[in-house]
Amino acid sequence: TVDLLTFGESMVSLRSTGPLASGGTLNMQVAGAESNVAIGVARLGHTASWAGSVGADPHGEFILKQLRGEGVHLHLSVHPERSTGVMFLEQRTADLSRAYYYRAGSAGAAIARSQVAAAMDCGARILHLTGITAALSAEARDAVEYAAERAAGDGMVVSLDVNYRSKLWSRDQARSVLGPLARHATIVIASDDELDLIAPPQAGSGAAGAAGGEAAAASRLLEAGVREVVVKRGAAGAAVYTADAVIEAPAIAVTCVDTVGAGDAFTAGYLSALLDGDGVPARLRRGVLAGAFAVSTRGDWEGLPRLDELALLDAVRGSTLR
Ligand code: KDG
Repeated sequence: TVDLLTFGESMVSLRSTGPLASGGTLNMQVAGAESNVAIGVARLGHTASWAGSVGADPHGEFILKQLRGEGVHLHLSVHPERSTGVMFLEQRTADLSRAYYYRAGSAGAAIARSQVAAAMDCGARILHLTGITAALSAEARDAVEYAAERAAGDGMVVSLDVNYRSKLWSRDQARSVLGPLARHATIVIASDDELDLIAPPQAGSGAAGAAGGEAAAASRLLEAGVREVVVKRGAAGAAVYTADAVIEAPAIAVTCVDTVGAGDAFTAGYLSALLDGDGVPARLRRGVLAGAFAVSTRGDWEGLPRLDELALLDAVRGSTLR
């Protein structure tokens, strides 16, 4: 049994430091929301497994080496015909990046129920799912639905991060898949602008589930059986709604150099504290702390903290520790 199991597509990310149309040097890194969370949880002292598929190419080998190097356990398939997915991350301006995917028909999109079932047979305390995986292909969506239902039936903690990606599916498509999935979730994680994709619609309001605002959407999710609704508010911090309380935490003030991966860092922090037996306020604090590490370092996951680094941001900024 591992502490956390997750699955999805990891890609090679080619990152620019300027407009792509002007060319220049690209840096090759590993991306993937689910593997970001697995790495974050592993760095914070827990065991994490990632299931996924890569191509029989150097790109796939690179991903596997990086994940293994971070101590993530792998339930892997290497697709004989399909390529590993690629994305370009263009830093268009100092504080605005754009993602371009080359992942349609990729090896990662071929992840299927049988592979996920085998990973689940090994046991896990938390199953972490994201809406990205459900958007990849019919097989991947089936694998997510299967895993959510099975884990809920087995009494596992099911964490579901909406992670809406408009380049993969429309808001209506996402809503029709994620709404039913939320029934199996213990913890729903969403940005404030994603709540309407997962909350049950307000009676008589048509499709817009978030009608009535964040608190109303959260309370409809709680009524539907979700135990914790975690709302990421970016630079404004985060909040957790439970049946008993609303707990809020401001973001930690740091110099922001790269926001990509911040949500996954938050999730890794939150879930690692849950695994440590911490209550909601401490989970939330760990989440915003991990998010602060992510935004103040470049890369999706490279800057995520290890356990013994969590207090680092308490140090006087601009100082060198020696
Ligand atoms: O959360 C960060 C992700 O956006 C990045 O790692 C790539 O998984 C990714 C995706 O599908 O956008």
